[in-house]
Amino acid sequence: MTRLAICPGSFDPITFGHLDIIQRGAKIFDEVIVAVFNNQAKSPLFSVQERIALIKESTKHIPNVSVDSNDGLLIDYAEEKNAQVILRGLRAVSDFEYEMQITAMNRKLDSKIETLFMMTNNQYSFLSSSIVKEVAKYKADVTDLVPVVVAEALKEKYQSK
Ligand code: COD
Repeated sequence: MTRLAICPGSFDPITFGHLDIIQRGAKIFDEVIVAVFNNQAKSPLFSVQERIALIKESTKHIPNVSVDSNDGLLIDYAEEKNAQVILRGLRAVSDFEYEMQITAMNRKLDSKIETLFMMTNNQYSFLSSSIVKEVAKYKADVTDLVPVVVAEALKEKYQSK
């Protein structure tokens, strides 16, 4: 049986924190699908197509990782793909409550799929897409926070704004 994990998120845009979870997940699972979903609570800077392109470019060196998007329920998508696991990252206690809520709701909707959490790498524990966008907006250097292709895309976005 192929062990398949879905790594869902907004990825607006992908950071080294996300990439670290994806890379570590790819060592454990046969296949990892990075799936871009819309989070109702966030208004994205990048379109879904832009986010997909940035993730593809940033993960092209990992052979068992593919990238997709979906605008339905995560749990329906995971079932459709026959995934056994939803893989999420955890940074701080502040993530915990939110992740608990999502996991509990997903379990209520479908009890077969497990959610697994990976602790962030210490190096990236402070890192989020929001904080990257905040500093990039003021033209700060973000090349040690995100892949080069993302740093360039951020530069372009904020130049055109
Ligand atoms: N280190 C480690 N992990 C990190 C880091 C970091 N520095 N930064 C982010 N992460 C992890 C996050 O904890 C998360 O696990 C993942 O990376 C993605 O993060 P985000 O912020 O891009 O994604 P979210 O939290 O906005 O994703 C939420 C979903 C889009 C998955 C959620 O809204 C969803 O499932 N939407 C689909 C509709 C649905 O099914 N809703 C019902 C859920 S109750």
